[in-house]
Amino acid sequence: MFDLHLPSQTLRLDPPIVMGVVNVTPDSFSDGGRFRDPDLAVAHGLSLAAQGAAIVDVGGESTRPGAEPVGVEEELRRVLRVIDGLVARHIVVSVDTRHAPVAQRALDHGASIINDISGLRDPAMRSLAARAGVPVVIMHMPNDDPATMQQFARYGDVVADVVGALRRQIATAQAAGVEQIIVDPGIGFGKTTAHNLALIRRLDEIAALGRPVMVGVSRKRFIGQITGDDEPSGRLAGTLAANLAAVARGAHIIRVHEVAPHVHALRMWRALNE
Ligand code: HH2
Repeated sequence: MFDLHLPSQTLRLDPPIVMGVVNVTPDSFSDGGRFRDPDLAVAHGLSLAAQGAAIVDVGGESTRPGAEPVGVEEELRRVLRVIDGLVARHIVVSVDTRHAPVAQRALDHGASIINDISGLRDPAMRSLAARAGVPVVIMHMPNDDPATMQQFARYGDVVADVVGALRRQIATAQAAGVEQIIVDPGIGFGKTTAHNLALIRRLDEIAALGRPVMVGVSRKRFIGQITGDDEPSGRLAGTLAANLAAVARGAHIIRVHEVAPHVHALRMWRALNE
């Protein structure tokens, strides 16, 4: 059983918890532009928390394949007011960033988890995470740049390769003094549909790393490829099925855009598995 030790409280990961997504970006693939206004973004985060999200993940940079990077100042301008608004209401906030200066300021403003899609590649991010002592999500991505990641979707055995890469990243982070490490296979990050399916099907092999496991499948393109839903907002049913499969194979945290349906599905799943 895992607990996350946050500055203000301890979060139990059994039963699995839901992380709600707030993208304060003009260009995210499924909700880009909806929450550019910080007040709307805060209201959305509060609503996700009221629906049962244990964590609200705030991001100011889209990482969809081919997305343009944003500067640190712009990323800060997007996320800080939103973090302030949520922290003032005692919501547990994670900051979705690959940039150490953004993570640092977010922590200063009360965020209590770092969600780094580049897996603490930057030594500055590692030392900051070690100093702060907060939980960190190490996500797998085959290169260090979302703009070109799909060119790197080449693996021997994708699950073994991702487990190996995460194991190395855990060791590097631990050597820098990071203790609370959550692992994430990086669904859709430099992966084909077949790779994504294999990673969910064999998520138990990621769980065998002995760390809490997070997955982010919500509304992603591989779901549309299977269900035929071209619009990301129409991919809820496929997302629910994928998340329940992930939870059945050991996921502790599911990162989703639509919280209430997942909270209800998890309750039902739990009742059936007691
Ligand atoms: N996926 C996205 C963003 N951050 N973080 C983790 N740990 N795992 C994920 O799978 C993950 C993530 C992409 O989804 P979204 O935030 O909806 O889109 P965008 O990157 O276009 O803002």
